[in-house]
Amino acid sequence: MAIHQQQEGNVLEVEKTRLKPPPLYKVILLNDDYTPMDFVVVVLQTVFAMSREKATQVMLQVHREGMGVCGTYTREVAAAKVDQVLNIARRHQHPLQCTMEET
Ligand code: TYC
Repeated sequence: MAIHQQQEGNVLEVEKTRLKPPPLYKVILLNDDYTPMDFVVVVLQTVFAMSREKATQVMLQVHREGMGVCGTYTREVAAAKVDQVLNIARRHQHPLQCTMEET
């Protein structure tokens, strides 16, 4: 490849990186009638690094409104957090559901 073509390609790559931030995803927790409140609070503290107070607020919001946002992350981080929540819930045989949605 000619040097000027390669430089042109590099410039385009750099511009792409600089101009386009990655899409962000909200991680959304869903309410159900069975998962214990205390369990949800511990999950929020563990997976989303929330204080006990913040985790309690978010849990109650989900309990009352049906769903709530746990945080906003790049796609891979959001997907990893959804996986962690679903795996912990499954290990404890709770039906807790979690999903992600582009902002
Ligand atoms: N609704 C559940 C209960 O009454 C508590 C709960 C809160 C479950 C949030 C899931 O994402 C959830 N035990």
